[in-house]
Amino acid sequence: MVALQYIEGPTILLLANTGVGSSVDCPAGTSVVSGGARPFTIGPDVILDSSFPSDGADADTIPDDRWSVFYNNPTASNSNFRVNAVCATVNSVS
Ligand SMILES: [Ca+2]
Repeated sequence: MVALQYIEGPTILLLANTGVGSSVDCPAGTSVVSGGARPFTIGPDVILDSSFPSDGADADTIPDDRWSVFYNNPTASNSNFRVNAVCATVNSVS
C-alpha cells in the first residue's frame, strides 16, 4: 500500500518586476514523488522559471524530500502562488 500526502505551502507574494522562489517540505520519513505550483493572481506574462524536486532537511543530500518552484514576474502587477508537493512513504530512494 502507498500512503500519499498532498502538501500545499502558504501563499507566496510575487512582487512586480522581480522573481521569487518557494519550497514545501514533505513530512519527516516521506519522500517527494511530484509537485508543482498553483497560481492565484498570476497574469499571462508571469514566467514559471523552474519546478523541481530538491533536498530539504533530511539527513541525506538526495533531492527527495522537498519541492521547489521559482517564478519571474516581469510585469508591473504583483502576483501570488502556492507550491504543492505530493509525498509518499517509499522503501528506498537513490
Ligand atoms: Ca533529501
